[in-house]
Amino acid sequence: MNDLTALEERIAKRLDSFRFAHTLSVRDECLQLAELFELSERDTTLLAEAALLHDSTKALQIAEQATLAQILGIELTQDDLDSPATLHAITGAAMARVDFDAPVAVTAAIACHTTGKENMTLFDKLLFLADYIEPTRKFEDCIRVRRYFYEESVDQPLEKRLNATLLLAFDLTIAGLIEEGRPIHPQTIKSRNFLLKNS
Ligand code: DGI
Ligand code: FE
Ligand code: FE
Repeated sequence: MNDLTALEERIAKRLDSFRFAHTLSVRDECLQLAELFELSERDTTLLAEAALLHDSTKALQIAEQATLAQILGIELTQDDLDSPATLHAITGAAMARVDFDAPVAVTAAIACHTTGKENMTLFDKLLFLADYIEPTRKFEDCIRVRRYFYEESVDQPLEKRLNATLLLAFDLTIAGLIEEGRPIHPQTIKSRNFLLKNS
């Protein structure tokens, strides 16, 4: 497990100030969610580690992402390449493993932080949600999902509330991509359908 202060310093060197501020805000949101979901101290630290590492390759261009993936031995699919905004999750997960020796729980959560996946763990879901609703996000969809989670859904049991919030997030992401004429990664659709069926 990485020491969080040392990790924060290392990650600061890789990100511009905007992305670093977002990263710290995801970390803080994760800590708040960890408390709400009563995570153990160890899982809380791991979730903060995942937050600090989740966007570490976000600044790279598509060609650089592809090269990095090749160096790290990851095969990108055509679907990945068609949705380039999703590549940093795949390369970020590999980077967390190779450069930061992160454990599987951390790399797995980073790998699905953009598209989600079927049958996400609580750990995966908390990183995904924190990334979507951290308070520096001003995008309308983010504000709506934050309001749903912290205000409109509070009467529901916690797990149900989390799943319903994620479903809303996927719905809004998919609708936004359609509106902008961008491709939807099949993984995003699978994540949405899985939540629809299982919550
Ligand atoms: O990296 P962040 O900006 O913090 O957040 P993120 O990793 O959730 O990435 C958000 C971006 O990814 C946003 O531009 C929408 C895009 N995205 C999410 N799902 C898909 C997608 N883009 C495509 N083309 N297809 C998807 O399924
Ligand atoms: Fe991201
Ligand atoms: Fe992010």
